[in-house]
Amino acid sequence: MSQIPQAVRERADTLHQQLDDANYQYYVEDDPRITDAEYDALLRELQSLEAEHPELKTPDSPTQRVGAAPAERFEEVTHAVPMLSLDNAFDDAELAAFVKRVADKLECDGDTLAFCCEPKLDGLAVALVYENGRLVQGATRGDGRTGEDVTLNLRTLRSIPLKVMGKEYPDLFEVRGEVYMRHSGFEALNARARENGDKVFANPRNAAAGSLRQLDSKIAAQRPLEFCAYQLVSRENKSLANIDAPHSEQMKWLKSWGFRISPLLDVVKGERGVIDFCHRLGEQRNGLDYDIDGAVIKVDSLRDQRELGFVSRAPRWAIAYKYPAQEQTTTLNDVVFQVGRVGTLTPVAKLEPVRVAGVTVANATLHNMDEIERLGVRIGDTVIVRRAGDVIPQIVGVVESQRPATTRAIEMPEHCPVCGSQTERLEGEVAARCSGGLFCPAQRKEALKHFASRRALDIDGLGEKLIDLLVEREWVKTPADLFRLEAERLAELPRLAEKSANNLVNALEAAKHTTLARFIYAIGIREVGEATAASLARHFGSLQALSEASLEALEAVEDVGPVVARHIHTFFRQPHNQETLEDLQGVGVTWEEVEIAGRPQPLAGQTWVLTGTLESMTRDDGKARLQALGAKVSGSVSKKTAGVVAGEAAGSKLEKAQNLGVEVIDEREFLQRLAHWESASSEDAQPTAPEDTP
Ligand code: I6G
Repeated sequence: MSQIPQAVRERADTLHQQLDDANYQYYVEDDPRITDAEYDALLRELQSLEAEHPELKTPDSPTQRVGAAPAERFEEVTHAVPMLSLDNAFDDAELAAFVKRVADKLECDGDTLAFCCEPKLDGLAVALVYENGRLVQGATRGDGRTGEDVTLNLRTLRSIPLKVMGKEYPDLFEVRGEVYMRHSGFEALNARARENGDKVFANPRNAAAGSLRQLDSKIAAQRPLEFCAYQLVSRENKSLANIDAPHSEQMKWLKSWGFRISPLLDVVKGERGVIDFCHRLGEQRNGLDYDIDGAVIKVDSLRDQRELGFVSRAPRWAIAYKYPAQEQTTTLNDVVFQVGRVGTLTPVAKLEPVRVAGVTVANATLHNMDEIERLGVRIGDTVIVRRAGDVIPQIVGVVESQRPATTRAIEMPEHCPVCGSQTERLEGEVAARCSGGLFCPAQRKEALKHFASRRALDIDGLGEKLIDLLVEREWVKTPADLFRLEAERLAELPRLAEKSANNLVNALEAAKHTTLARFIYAIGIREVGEATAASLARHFGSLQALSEASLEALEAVEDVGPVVARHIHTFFRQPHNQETLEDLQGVGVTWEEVEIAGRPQPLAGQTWVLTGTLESMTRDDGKARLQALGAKVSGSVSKKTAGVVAGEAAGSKLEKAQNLGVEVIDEREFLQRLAHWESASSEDAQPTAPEDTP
């Protein structure tokens, strides 16, 4: 030990501390201070110091999270304090009955009783044992009495401290919580698995379970698992944890020791407080980056918890409020193929109608033939349907044990079900396409729906049914035909009275005056969404410049990679697209050119966050306008955030901004400021020609 130079030892200590701090900022505070690349550089430096001086390699070093040699099996662990389950409540009345039961037993006024409430994460419960501040064991819940020793896997989670922070902690204690996977981590894991031809997981919970039960902890180390603590369990009589501090206070201790606790945890009073919490969380549920299946409500006072005690295998002082299940099983009756805007054939499952998360589901997407193959699904199978929030219902699995003898394979049609053209599957693409182009009425309809949609030309009164009718009667073949429609003729259509026909013609007239960004989005270039369209408009400043841009010039635009660049390049080199664009300008569609150089950027250097629903614009529109003013727009709030725009039903980001003292403005204020910033930006602008056009 003594041969290690003092400077090296100090550097290793500093690196160790910096890496622990980075983990704390990222996982506990939700406030990353260094980038992943910076974290990796610090870790590599520590690894190389430890390789030179192995004595520096302590068991709690951040380098020790990479996994160990594979185990043959997991040892059994008997929980010193059994891991119980919770009783459930499924509606407000059952929550009210819980509060009443508790108040009656404690002989107190239920309205003044404090409850600690938090989300119930849809993961796996684990128990972590700490001795003298060091993690010594981590086990799954198992049957509640005995679980499996998964310490080696749990040690790889950066949200689990290997050594707790601070000095004030009991010599021996246990922390219980949930191991889970965020949607973002899950999607990335499955994308990687798909690329490598590996097994993909049906949902984040399965992925978390499969990863935690990996015998090779080096594999577990590569899985995006996280831990969130929900209970401190005292394992020692004279410990801090035995002081009768309320549960919510003990959760704060856990946070100060380096454990993540739910940022949505709240202490409320009485039946009203509990019910309101559950409803509020229910509204936030779909906006979270992780699955929850309910809320857990606990009597906050430990003294009261002791008095209430347990009934059979559940505490009397806690209850789990369950939201409707997001998965159900049903029969796959048939598969039909829908033709999209650019001819993509999407298989759509026709299901025996089933209620999922409060809604009857009869259709679900199957994405593409690769997905069908991956699922191994056949017509007639019993399938697992998942519906989460606004997401289109999906088939996430097949119950093979219930497969009847009469199932049929799902086959890609050789001809487009709408226009009869040959279907084709291009090399390297997972989707098959109809080769009919705009000859195919389905593609024409979808292209027009996109063109008229709110984020594109926003043609008021031109709904999907009306577009279907206009295409079927062959009154409209191209977007420009829309602007040639006359009120008298439109009034002939069923359900379109004279007044609506006039309104539609007026709306079409108004829609002719648009912005370059909206126009680029509206013309439906493959993979050019609203944000990319805004970047292109800002970058090139005119349709002319964009249409002439080389592949290299396109790839220089923020958000544009080689694939999107190629789609844009190809689009503008198709004679029929050029004709359509000329035709649109010929019928009077106009926009203001964007001045791209010399424009002052009043928000340069600032980072803004948009959260909740905006009434007057989409979030992407808001984002594009902020970016045009020089701001960076981020998806998460940190101390460095300049401001947060909070729309309707803003959730945890709003709460976080308030906690961090970051400025929060509502939509009205946002619109006023945008007007002010945009006028400041254009008043001083130096009209200059685009510099980066080829
Ligand atoms: O399974 C659980 C999930 C979350 C829990 C729990 C919890 O608190 C947020 N709390 C207890 C006390 C138990 N199970 C037994």
